[in-house]
Amino acid sequence: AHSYTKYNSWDKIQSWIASISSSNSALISKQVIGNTYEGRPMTVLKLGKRSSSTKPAIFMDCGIHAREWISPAFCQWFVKEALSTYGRDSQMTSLLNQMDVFVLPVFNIDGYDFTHKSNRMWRKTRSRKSGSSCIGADPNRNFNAGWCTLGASSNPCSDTFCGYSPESEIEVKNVANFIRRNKSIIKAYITIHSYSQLLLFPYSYTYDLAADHSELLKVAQGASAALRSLYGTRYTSGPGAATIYPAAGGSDDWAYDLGVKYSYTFELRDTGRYGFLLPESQIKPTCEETMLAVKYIAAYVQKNL
Ligand code: 0X9
Ligand code: ZN
Ligand code: ZN
Repeated sequence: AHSYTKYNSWDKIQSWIASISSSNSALISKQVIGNTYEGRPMTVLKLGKRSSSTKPAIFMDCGIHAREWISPAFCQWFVKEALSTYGRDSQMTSLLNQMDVFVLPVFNIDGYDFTHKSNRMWRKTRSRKSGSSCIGADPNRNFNAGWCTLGASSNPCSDTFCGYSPESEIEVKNVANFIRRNKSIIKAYITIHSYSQLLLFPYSYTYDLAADHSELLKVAQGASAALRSLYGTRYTSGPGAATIYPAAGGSDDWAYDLGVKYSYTFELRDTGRYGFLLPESQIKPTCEETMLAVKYIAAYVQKNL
């Protein structure tokens, strides 16, 4: 059965998506934004109180990288918490009254399924192209932001292969199309990865500082402090290039350059003891503390609409 404190398989997440959206129709709806390379439906959940006027929104995705299992676990947790705290928690109530939150629970579904069935450490998509026996591209090197200029590989066998062209990966194209289509309402982009306990913002494709650098840093530091207040978990915040490493083609830089000012990449627990193999006993504390950071960012965005 599906459990919020376990790493659920794609099949379980898929039935969870169907049941949670049908049992809470006042606050949640779903839309398929396209299929993955292997034909699985990519479903975006929209959380928010129904409104007659169009609401500003936040877009959040999990599971860009297949092996980072805590990430899809967080998106599931977020949806559960949003539904169960609406009407009880004043901040969540106000957020969902005024804004919509789009949640893509698993971005790289084919890769995620492959990590459950064949290779736990798989990172990339599962696309094939004639002429190479190597499979997949790194979805976080495949966005059209300084594409393949830095910290990415043009070798299809590399774990950081940038793909054959920007948005060559259908999953990336589907998400980019959705964000472009909703560009006028999307005020923040949040993408969840692991691990390293970092809160990153643009840029990663250059060492140049973003035009909004000081505001992005201030919000990241506030969010990190909120996260730390629960269990003392320490996060470092800063621009990607200087804080983790320079790497082009990422979703955060792409969203920012499209005009989504509040663009953040989380690298969740831990700092390397377990790495991608974070024990299930840490799902709950990791998700609870991360909720505080995401809610901090959301509240800031809401206040500054
Ligand atoms: O390298 C990445 O894609 C991310 N780290 S991970 O260990 N989860 O693979 C960091 C992404 C930071 N942002 C960009 N490089 N644009
Ligand atoms: Zn990642
Ligand atoms: Zn909770």
